[in-house]
Amino acid sequence: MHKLIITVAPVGAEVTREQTPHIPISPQEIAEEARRARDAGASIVHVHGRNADGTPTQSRAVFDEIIRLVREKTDLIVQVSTGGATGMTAEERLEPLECEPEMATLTVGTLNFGRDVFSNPQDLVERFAREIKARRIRPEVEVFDTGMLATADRLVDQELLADPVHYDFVMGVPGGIAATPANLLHLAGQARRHSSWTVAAMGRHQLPMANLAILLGGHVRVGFEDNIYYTRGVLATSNAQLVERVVRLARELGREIATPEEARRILGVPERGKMRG
Ligand code: KMH
Ligand code: ZN
Repeated sequence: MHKLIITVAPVGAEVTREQTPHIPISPQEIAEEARRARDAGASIVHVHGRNADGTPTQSRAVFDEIIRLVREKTDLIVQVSTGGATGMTAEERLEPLECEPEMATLTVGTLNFGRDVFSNPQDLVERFAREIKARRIRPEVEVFDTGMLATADRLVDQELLADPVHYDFVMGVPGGIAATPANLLHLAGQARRHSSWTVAAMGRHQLPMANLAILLGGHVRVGFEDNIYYTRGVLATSNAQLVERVVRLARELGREIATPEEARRILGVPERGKMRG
């Protein structure tokens, strides 16, 4: 079994300061939170941007600043969101691809997202896949429900996505697949041969799904984007606290933790500075 790759998703687009005072907002806060998560054992940072007032943004200027600071402080793999927030235009969502990230998310279908709609019609999915491929950025295929696996297969057939595919199984979003062990087994069982996957489960589901992923040979995403609690009713005080727990659990279960350099090798992410060669 490969070493465990831990992704930290420190901010996301939806969580507010009213929900948790611990969420990082400014590029400095996000980069500092990423550094603490790296020290705790994370090897990828999944980046969303926020304006000074806390609202979500995909602005190139904000992402440039976050990425500059993250790279100054850490050797983390930088993965930008192309999902952004519901309601954003495709053009807005694509802006972070200009910031030379090593990885980018690629959501492969539309779903209800709470009371909103996370809109990813086929034309948009193909366009995003083309833009990611053209820049030689390693895609992480965001799978919010079972049917999206078949869409990823079609993208491979269209040569818009290449094997080995790396998925993120996003579980427990209201409107997406429920975060149950049976569903995770099903997703992992339907994944392409030689693929890899991580799991990002919402709220109280984060911990059990992380445990199951460690056992199954998958990888794990934690962080305030998906879950702000440490235990029932008790807020986590940092993203690093959530990473530290996964590290402890993995070690108890006999799974070693990948450094960013090891994660680059496992996922086939080109070394920084060699992206455009
Ligand atoms: N905020 C969600 C609407 C991604 O980062 O690519 C989309 C999302 C997925 O978070
Ligand atoms: Zn995200």
